[in-house]
Amino acid sequence: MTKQITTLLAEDLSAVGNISMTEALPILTAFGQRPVPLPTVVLSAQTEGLGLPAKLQTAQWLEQTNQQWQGIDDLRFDQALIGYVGNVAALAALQQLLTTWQPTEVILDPVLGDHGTLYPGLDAKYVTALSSLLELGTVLTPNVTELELLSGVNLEVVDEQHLYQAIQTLNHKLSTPKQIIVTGVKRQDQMGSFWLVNGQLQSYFVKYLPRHFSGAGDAFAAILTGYLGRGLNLSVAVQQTMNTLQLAMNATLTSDYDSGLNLVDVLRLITNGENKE
Ligand code: PXL
Repeated sequence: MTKQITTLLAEDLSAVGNISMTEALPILTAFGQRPVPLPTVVLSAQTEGLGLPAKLQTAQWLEQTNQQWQGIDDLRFDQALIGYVGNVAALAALQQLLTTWQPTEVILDPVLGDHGTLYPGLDAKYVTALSSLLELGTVLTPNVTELELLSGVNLEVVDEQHLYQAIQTLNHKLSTPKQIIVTGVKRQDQMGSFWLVNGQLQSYFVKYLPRHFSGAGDAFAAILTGYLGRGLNLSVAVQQTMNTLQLAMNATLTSDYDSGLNLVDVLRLITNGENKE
């Protein structure tokens, strides 16, 4: 019998937008995983550029879920993927869930903003609450804006020295060391990620595509969760994730997607990898 990785998946379920949980569910399933979806909020549309979405808060339901699960025999989680949460009450409920279930690996994407600004509806109180949830992550995937907000290090100049300083500062703020991968670092006609291995800064770049892809960070975290679940070491997993994400971005460029990514090629690639094992 093959062991199927069970992954607690907590992020928004947004009807229109094709991002976040609507990306992560097929991605994790294609990796052969069993995702257990916990919507942190239900939205009629993602919050960027589509007007003010209708919201269903789920914090109370998350608390009840934590209680009910305690009566399910043999329920356990190998991994967790935590993305956009969107409200402080749901962050508190998630903190409870993670503390109760203690997944072995927690990929936490601290979704706060991009291009120097917070996403609509998020504020300083939310940033503080999310900062304390970081303690429960093992792998963190901030973009440059999120790293700046969480570390307090000014990243107006995004060079290796400042990135190194921001990663180290964030790590020192936390009580246990994390693997921090900074995404979306632009350099000439390339887009890259940075992370540390034995205290040394590593990076990997792919071709920059001149378009804003909403949901790219969400897909990055989901694909990374899949590769880490397959046992790849962090550096290889990050590089494969970026190559795979590039495939989705290329497909999206030639599709009529104005939000989210076209994942068809990516799902095929991931599923084939699963078959070959
Ligand atoms: O892609 C980040 C993200 C996730 N979830 C929701 C969002 C956004 C970005 O705007 O609105 C609901």
